[in-house]
Amino acid sequence: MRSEEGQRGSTAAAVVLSLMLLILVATTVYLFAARVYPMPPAITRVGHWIDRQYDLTLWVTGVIFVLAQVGLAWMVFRYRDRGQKVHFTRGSHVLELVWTTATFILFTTLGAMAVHAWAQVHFVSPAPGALQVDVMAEQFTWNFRYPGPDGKFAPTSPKDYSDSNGNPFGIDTSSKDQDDIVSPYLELPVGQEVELRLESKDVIHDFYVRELRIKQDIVPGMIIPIHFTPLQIGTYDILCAQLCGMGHNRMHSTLRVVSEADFQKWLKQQEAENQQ
Ligand SMILES: [Cu+2]
Repeated sequence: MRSEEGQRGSTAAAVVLSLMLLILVATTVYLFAARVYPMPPAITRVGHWIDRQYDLTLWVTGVIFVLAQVGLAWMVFRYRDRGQKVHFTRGSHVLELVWTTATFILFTTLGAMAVHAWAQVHFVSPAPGALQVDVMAEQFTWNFRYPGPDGKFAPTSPKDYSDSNGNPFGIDTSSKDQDDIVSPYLELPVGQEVELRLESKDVIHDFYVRELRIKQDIVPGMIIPIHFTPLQIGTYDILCAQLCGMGHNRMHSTLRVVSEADFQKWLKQQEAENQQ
């Protein structure tokens, strides 16, 4: 509303708007500071790096957020309509340059600091001895394939896909190599590097384990490798993080990180079941 010369605008409106901004800032800061929705602890080294990077980014952007919003609240109150003449300004080139440059430096620095963690995940190959497991995603289940006692994966072909015959990977039934282990959950030994090769049969799915800090899309027609070393024995949820159809919410499996001895025992059990 325009105020006529000499007439004052409403102080109440300015005060209410400023207070609303302050309450919004306080609520937001509280939600983060009190860790109302905490992530479960990371179980990989890279996971801890990602957490540190996330915390750092959150601190930097959080401080700027609070300063900017409190500053805005103060401006709304300080420059409320008190009947004064409107004062026209064209802004300041110097200030524009300063905050654009500052933002550029800040974000490129944060990005550069994250390069190490990013490179470890995407540019560094797993060590030669890493355990290999194939992951097959489909509407709406997960399956995991281990090479079996011979250490080699059997050849596969899409024409051999058969969920009803327990052959979700389409292992070539005419091949001599029939010792691959297929499991509906992912069993891994603690402290050993693992390479997962992610495949999808139908639509885009997403391999998401919060404790690994890994969320990787799985695209039909591609084999996408990811690698990590789980450092904590435990049971963790494997979720699909892409809305992949009506049963998406049921697309769930389990990652079990166990001791090396338990892992060997589990492998033996699976092999025995295979032979039956
Ligand atoms: Cu899915």
